Amino acid sequence: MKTSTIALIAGASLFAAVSAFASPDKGKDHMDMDMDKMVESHFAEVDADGDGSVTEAEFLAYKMAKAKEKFAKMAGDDGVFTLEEAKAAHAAKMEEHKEKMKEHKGKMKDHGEHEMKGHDKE
Ligand SMILES: [Ca+2]
Repeated sequence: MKTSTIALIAGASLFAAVSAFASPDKGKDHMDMDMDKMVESHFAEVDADGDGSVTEAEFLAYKMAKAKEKFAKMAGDDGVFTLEEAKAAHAAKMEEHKEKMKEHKGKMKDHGEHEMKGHDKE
């Protein structure tokens, strides 16, 4: 129970991070409505074996996979990233979030997929 609470909080804070890029008075009702769905699908993503609870191992594995993914994205071909690459990655992420929030509004009705899925691609 404790670990799944952590995951829910992680999901919620992730949502907060994403919604921070959204204008505060646009689509607010949508946001509230979609919150449960986002947390649920994020939770499902972390709950690797799908037993309805997230163990510390599952949580760490998830975080590790995300961190590796992020590292690979930032480092590119040479296997290391510089301060410049870190800055570029951050800037790209800000843009990506802006785009996603725009997209998100259009897709709101029928999308069951968590928007994190989009980060899995190269
Ligand atoms: Ca599990």
